[in-house]
Amino acid sequence: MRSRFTARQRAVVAIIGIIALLAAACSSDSDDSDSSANGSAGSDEIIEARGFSADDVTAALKTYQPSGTHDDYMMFASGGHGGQVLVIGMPSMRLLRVIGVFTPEPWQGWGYGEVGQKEIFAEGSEGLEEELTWGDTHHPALSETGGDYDGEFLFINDKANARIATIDLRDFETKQIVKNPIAVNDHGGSFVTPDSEWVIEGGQYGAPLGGEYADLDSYESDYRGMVTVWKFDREAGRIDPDASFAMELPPYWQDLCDAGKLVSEGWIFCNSFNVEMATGLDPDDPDNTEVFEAGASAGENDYMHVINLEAAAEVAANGGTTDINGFPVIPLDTSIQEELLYFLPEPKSPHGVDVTPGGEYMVVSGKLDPHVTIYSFEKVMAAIEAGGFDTDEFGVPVLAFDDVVEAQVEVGLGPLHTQFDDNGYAYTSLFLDSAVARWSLGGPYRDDGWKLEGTIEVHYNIGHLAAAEGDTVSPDGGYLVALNKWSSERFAKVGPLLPQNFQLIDISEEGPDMQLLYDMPIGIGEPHYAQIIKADKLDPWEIYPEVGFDPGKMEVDPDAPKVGEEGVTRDGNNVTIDMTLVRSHFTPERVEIKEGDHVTWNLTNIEQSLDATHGFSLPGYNINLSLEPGETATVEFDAVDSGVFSYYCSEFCSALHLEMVGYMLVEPQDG
Ligand code: CUK
Ligand code: CUA
Repeated sequence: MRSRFTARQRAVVAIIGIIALLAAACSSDSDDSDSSANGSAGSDEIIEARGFSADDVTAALKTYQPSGTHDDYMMFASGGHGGQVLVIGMPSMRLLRVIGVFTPEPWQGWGYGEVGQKEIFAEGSEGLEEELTWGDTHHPALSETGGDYDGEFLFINDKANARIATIDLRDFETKQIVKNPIAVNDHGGSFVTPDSEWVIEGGQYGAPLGGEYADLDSYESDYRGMVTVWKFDREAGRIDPDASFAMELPPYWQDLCDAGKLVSEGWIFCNSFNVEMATGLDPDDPDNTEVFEAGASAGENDYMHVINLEAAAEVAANGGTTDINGFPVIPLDTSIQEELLYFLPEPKSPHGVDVTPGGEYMVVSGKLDPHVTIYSFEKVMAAIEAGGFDTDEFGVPVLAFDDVVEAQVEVGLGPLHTQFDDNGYAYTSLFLDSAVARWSLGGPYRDDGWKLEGTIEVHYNIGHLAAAEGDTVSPDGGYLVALNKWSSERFAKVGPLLPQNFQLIDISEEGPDMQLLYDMPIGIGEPHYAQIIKADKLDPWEIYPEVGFDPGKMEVDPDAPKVGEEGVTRDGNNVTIDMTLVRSHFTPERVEIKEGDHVTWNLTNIEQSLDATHGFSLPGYNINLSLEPGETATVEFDAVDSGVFSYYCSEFCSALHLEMVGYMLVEPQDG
């Protein structure tokens, strides 16, 4: 219902009316005909002509970003199985960039022949027969300092293939993809510790660690779960696999993880489902009639994994690991002996786990339970201290639910993920209700804590939600984005595959009310999580700092082609081309080689002007680069096809862009 105007909305409409009157008065000497189409003079007519409600008008005013002005926030959203990261300005919800990560992306020249990029893709496929050219991105993690986003790096996981990518936010480009050597897929990644010392990657579907074969009949003995903690070397801007380690876990399906912060810093929390260890419908076994969706949620409880990361890192550093595929893994028995791992019972089939801004509580939602369950870190520590636990069948201590739970709040059906604001509220997505619940945190946050404040409908089937800086130690509040899986009838029809729907919500007012501001269809993937950072924390380069800069190494390449040193040189059948690019020509414009030559083609865009990007598109050889101002790159290939190939610039860079072309002549061997 959009009919009831609040006092605030009436005021806004009145103000608009006054502005319209003033504008009309100022322009009264001009002719009166088309004011509604052209200027501010006719805003009340526009409102009427377009049938806007008061809510529509306030929503428009809150989200409109005048041409040439910049958004206050930037949202980094996973691109789901599109394999990329989406960068969106907020509150305008304008898509600003799609960062190529696990999937080649031709506009950025990402993955179309550049040698350094080939190495990144190869590292991301280490140990596999087939090179991977897609990923299922779920959880982006901005690097943090002291628990706050610092705007320097972004990590994102590939659920499908158990990988983590590192993106440098100086140029918004992917620098590294690490393949988890012991896991097939992941899910509890990526999450960073408060100073980004570690990047957490929790597992998902149990499997023998290291990729060995084992029959599903031996699930309990041979299948395992895992969590991997990757060491991040901030100086190098890369994850350091040699300083990283993993922990063997029972073959429950670990799901989301989160890092402790402030009072809980040094610990990590991962929930899990399928503690039942269901193995799927077995066509050969008439007794096994349980499909996964029944078998994996048959029991009343699953387990949150409480992991002492600091102690685990010490155990790993002191050699308390075994080697799986050359990767150090702390065996489950060691974790139990060294008191690194505890379980907390969770309501059945939990999904999210989110640590409150101060680190005091862990919030878990059960997909099949209408409550959020809030655990107290202090109580967990006290229960561990007190000792005397039960264990699960693998010997892992299970703390008693009543000893560690702080509160439960009934929020609605299908609760999944939780975010926080600056008013002491938490926001939980309700998948089945297609709504967001706002509820109050207790303890140090609010006196009226642990109760539902209100809900707002979203459209539809919300998965994650993201609030402005909503998972840091100091959330900003103000805005929340619902990341909805279904859009149903909300947009013009585009065939049976519908876009997903991001909805911007104003959460700035306390109390039960929240306002839906904007729908943003996403037609390029199924996004999962997103993080929203204050835009002024980002300080990306506008051009590469020096001509001849190699984004792969993030430094100047002394061998990058320079003006006056361009040319084609031959050594046997190895041909090297040194080329510069500037508006509007390639130097050289003619490259004459022979069929069978091995070609190394070095290119430098010598421009230092903002936005003066050139493309390098070589037909027939699947080569396509985007060279930003100052950038150098190298492609290598064998000239297997003879003929005439006109390489050209694919960025419309100048009035004479069409003339930015050259010929590669490949003379046939016996011609
Ligand atoms: S999961 Cu997507 S809706 Cu991978 Cu975080 Cu919950
Ligand atoms: Cu350079 Cu078009």
